[in-house]
Amino acid sequence: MDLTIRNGTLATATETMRCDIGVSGEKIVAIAERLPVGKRDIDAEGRYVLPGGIDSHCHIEQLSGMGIMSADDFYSGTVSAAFGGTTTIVPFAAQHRGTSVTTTVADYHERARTKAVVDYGFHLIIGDPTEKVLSDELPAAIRGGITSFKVYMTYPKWRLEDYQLLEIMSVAEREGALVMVHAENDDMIRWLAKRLIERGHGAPRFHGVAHSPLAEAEATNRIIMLSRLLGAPVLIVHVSSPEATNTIRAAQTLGARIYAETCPQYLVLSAQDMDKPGVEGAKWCCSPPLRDKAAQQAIWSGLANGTFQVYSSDHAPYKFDKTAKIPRGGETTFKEMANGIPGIEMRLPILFSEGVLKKRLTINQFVALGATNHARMYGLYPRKGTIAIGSDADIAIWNPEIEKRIDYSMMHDAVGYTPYEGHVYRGWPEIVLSRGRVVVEGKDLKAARGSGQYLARGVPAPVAAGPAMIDGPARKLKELING
Ligand code: DUC
Ligand code: ZN
Ligand code: ZN
Repeated sequence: MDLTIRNGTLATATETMRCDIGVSGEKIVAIAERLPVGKRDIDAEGRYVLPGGIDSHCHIEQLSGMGIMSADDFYSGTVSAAFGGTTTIVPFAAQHRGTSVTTTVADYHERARTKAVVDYGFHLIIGDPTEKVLSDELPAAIRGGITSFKVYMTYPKWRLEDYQLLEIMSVAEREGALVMVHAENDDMIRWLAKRLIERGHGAPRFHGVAHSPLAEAEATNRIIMLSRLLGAPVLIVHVSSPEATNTIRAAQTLGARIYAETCPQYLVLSAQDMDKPGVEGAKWCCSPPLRDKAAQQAIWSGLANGTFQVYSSDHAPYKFDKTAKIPRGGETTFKEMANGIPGIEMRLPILFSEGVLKKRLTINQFVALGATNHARMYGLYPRKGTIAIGSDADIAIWNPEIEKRIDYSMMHDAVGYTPYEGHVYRGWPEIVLSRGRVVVEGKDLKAARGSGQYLARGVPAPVAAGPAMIDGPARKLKELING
């Protein structure tokens, strides 16, 4: 064997056991109580040996809906991911109006190919669902391994009508792709924002007022109804509020094919963070916005009780300067600020520290939420997301004893600040492997630029499909309209 990891505690989404792991080439080839020492041997005594994380929501080298370029390219973004224990990312290829999907996808392949240090796939943001896109380009994207699409219910340049959402959901369902939804009611937000700004309330904290939890809940409810109408699965991304969480939970209880994601910022940051002098609070402006302490509790409960299948960073790295967060310096209003906060490196350490060590989640839930469920939901399982014979040797060796006080100099992204400055988290990855290669060892990066590979993904296999209670009527309707 090329590599053995011995004496550690292996945890998967379902099991925890003391055992050794053998790696040959890029694959895991042995899991046993005792293995002989390989060409390289890692002593993992006192450590957890976990599947490398999968971050299925991050914005890397991407132009936002407001036309702003993210600070991280595929090099800094994947290096930062690797230092946080993540060995696979699925960022977005973003189609803007007037651009074809084919051109968009080719463009993003080119951006990533020579820079990524860990493996990557793409979701497609659909900004312009023309007839040609629906009939030819989406099926072609799926054949090329892009088996999930993100759609927006807000932002002037990306917002889609319900009719367009139905068209996309119907194609996705027919072709075996998953639709991810940014669920916020655009009109409610625009209406509130206009009035707030007219009355001089442009400071960052008013971003949280304009993006009311009711706007999130309304859009969440609406997309659920569209999904139920078609019997088509949707995954609601970056859920932030108790209102939306409860709506999702109720739909799942009915048996609707509704899946959901949340992110670290909704667990440990709050609206208070936006409330800083001047425009400083822009560093904490993301959409949906940070909420209050009660919302944090609701999101933790949703992680523990299975409402959320996946936990992603929504790493949306924008510099705190004129290019992104504060285009008009101190005069910038919340409407003009790039929406999003960085967190690709902090995602798993936050969940480990605040979830596992504080006993809100088991280590197996941590693995499921941070890796395995992403692989299943997005068509990468069992190659990625687990430790099993035949899987890629993507492994993060975690030391539960290491404690760090966060300061930006520790981060490997290109953003220039971290919203978690001064926070203290315990439990960090020490050694990270991607396809059998050590990519991170302590403070050292071992991976070469461009050594990450593109992952053509298969058909998504959702992890928590409920009983088919409302599938029946949807099936009947489908028979009627299809044939
Ligand atoms: N949506 C995202 O998914 N990320 C950043 C900002 C946004 O609106
Ligand atoms: Zn979004
Ligand atoms: Zn996002």
